[in-house]
Amino acid sequence: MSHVSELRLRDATVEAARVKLRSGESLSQEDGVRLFDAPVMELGRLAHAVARDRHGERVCFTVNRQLNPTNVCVLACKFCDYAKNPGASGSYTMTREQILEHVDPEITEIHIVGGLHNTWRFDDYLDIIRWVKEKKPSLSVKAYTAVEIDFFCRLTKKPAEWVLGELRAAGLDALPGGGAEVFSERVRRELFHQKIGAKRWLEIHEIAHGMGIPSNSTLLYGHIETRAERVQHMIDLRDLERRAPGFFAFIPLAFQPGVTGLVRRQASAIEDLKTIALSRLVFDNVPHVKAYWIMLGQDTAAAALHFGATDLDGTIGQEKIAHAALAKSPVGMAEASMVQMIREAGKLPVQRDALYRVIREYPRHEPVETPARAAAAASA
Ligand code: V47
Ligand code: SF4
Repeated sequence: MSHVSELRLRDATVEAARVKLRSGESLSQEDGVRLFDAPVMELGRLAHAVARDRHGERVCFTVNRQLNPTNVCVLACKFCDYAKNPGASGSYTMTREQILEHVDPEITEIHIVGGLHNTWRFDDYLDIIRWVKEKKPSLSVKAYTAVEIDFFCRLTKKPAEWVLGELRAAGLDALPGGGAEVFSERVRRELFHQKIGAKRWLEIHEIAHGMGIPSNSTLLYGHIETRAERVQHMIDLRDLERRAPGFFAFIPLAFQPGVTGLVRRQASAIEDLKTIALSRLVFDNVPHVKAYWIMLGQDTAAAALHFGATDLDGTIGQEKIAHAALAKSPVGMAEASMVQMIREAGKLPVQRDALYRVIREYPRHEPVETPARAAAAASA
């Protein structure tokens, strides 16, 4: 018997969603919008049951580093506190040495994302992958969003297939999910009119999946978008995963208002948890929903493990994008703290790489060190 089959719910809207999902039917946009108004704990129970049917009690994370090689960007999205125009104060471009400092010996994944630099050529972006791979060949490289891929197409005047082929030859393993924002033309015109929209983002990920390059997907929520637009975004991704499977994870990114002036404060923890649960219920064919603790904060991310999330990203190191927008979370987390956070939520920690291959499974509890065990280990 599955957890979804066994679940007994009190709320009629959530129960109707459970019946649909149990019979293999996907939720519609109307279902999703209605569910946002349902009792949050009931939503969480259903999303948690769906997650447990897929992954049991396992929650994965990576020991990774985020590398943001430059914040110089030729665009100026209204929600972005990270990017600086060329020559502006506070702009930076890392040297090869600074980039290589990010390749710590213990990491297994590097996540590379940055601005659309005004003077860099495609080769400069390829070099970054080549350098990190040269320093640590076993490293999985998750690099460059669809926005950057489209920029490389324009720089080289070549199609996305060619650009992705060159990146793969340099050592790229997977694409991150950034740059999707919200698949709503209304929001795009208002907040990021210079940047690619839904059609091109989805096209690039479809091409990558077709070439065997897996990827992630994101949603930026908590600014001017509506709940209906959030749900439609999840449905568009679900449709792409049906046509061209290849997503590992969906990451709802909680907008950090910083000094953008777009909204006064970040979405509430309740809204975060509802969005995580809805992601699990609506985007029903994505393997993992990721609770990105850098933007959610550690407490909400831990709670999200009972609302459908089964992935915590990773230890991350020096994150810059959310912290430029004044995120309050620490800039990185130690592996031991991540394991403890998962255990405290009653879950089983699993360390993975960027391709979701298992590196290490941790027991539910740390074995207690007794004098007899220590003596036995010493004499072994
Ligand atoms: O595309 C920019 C977003 C994204 C803000 O694939 C902001 O595993 C919140 O995509 N508040 C980049 N978000 C980060 C990203 C990501 C993060 C973690 C894991 C993965 C993955 C991908 O950050 C951008 C944009 O949507 N962003 N500014 C802000 N103030
Ligand atoms: Fe540039 Fe990306 Fe920031 Fe937009 S969100 S300004 S493309 S770095």
